[in-house]
Amino acid sequence: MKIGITCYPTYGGSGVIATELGKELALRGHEIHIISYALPFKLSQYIENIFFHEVETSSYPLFEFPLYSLSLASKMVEVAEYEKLDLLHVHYAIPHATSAFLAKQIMNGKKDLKIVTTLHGTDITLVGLEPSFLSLVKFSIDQSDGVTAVSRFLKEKTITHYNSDKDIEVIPNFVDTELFKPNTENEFRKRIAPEGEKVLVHTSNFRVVKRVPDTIKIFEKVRKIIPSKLILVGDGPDRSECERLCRELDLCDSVKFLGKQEGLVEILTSSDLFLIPSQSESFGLAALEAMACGLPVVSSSVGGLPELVKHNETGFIAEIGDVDRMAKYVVDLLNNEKKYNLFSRNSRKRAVDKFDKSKIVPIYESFYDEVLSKQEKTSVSVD
Ligand code: GMT
Repeated sequence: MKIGITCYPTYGGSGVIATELGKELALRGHEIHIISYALPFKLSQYIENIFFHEVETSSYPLFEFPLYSLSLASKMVEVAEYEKLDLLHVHYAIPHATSAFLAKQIMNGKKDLKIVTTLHGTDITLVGLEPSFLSLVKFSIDQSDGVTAVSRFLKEKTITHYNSDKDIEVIPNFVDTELFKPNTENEFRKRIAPEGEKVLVHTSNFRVVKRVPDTIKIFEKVRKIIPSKLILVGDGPDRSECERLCRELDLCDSVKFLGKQEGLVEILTSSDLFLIPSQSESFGLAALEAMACGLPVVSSSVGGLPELVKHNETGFIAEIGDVDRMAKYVVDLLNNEKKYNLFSRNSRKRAVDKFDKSKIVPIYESFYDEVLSKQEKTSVSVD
């Protein structure tokens, strides 16, 4: 198949999933055309069968704001026509699904370009609900030829919030469990916890919905009982507030802000437990990557997290903001070696059995086939 993929190229789960999906599909012999405003950060080296098409926005003085959605639609048309795409798979509804709809309309008559939209999270639960976007998002979802959501939670939210009767397929996030796997022999752990301390870790884009300050508050309570360190990976709007909180709580020696990092596997495999106390989380790819490395997860009970984290099996789940309970769970687990080892094995097993790329990528392929066969059936009946 010749597949166009549009995503946000910056740090963030939807861009990671879109790019990793593209890489896997390319390995399976499909021709992949990535259309975005920058090269996705996970696409740092040449891969056969993957082509990148950069969207440039016009800087004409009359345009006070860049017309990205329109430039994207034009680029989609250009790539679809000249590369003879079979379908366009867009990740994150705003504005990608809308630009794709426009591209499809422009191409009407020349080729029935099929649009698959994957809903990832705040495109549905936050931004899309803003009154100025709601009808646009609903329209773009309804007009897609196929829609997937990364969790049952997100599917249900889409149906209720947007009053959509679209048939939405749940295709969860996936991870490469050959890459993300336990490894106790690494140097980073010795540097970060030289006295044999326990290591807690959190990775995110430090947006308010991630509640990173809660991560720090949980750690503060744990550290009073268990000698430990906290590693924070990533960057974003809440980072300064988190650094201020660490100064206020006198935690600067124990909390390491690493910023954006490429070597996530080494960091995760140097850690004991992953914290994700989010206010909103449609799936929690970061937690899945940690589980694949054998880390139990302590999370909030929101969104799709309970579909990933099995309470009292691969970790623990508590109400949003209940930092006391989350800290208690962490202490219980880190103080009980037998239980910890069991949870660690369970986490790894769940990631391998349910969410490995080899299990999920073929589901996308079948979904594409289904969407394309609808096209064939339609054109047969029209002819
Ligand atoms: O929806 C977002 O906030 C952005 C998006 C991203 O690009 O990181 O994150 C979402 O998509 C990920 C990949 O499907 C999910 O694992 C995250 O849970 C989800 N984030 C939220 O729902 C807050």
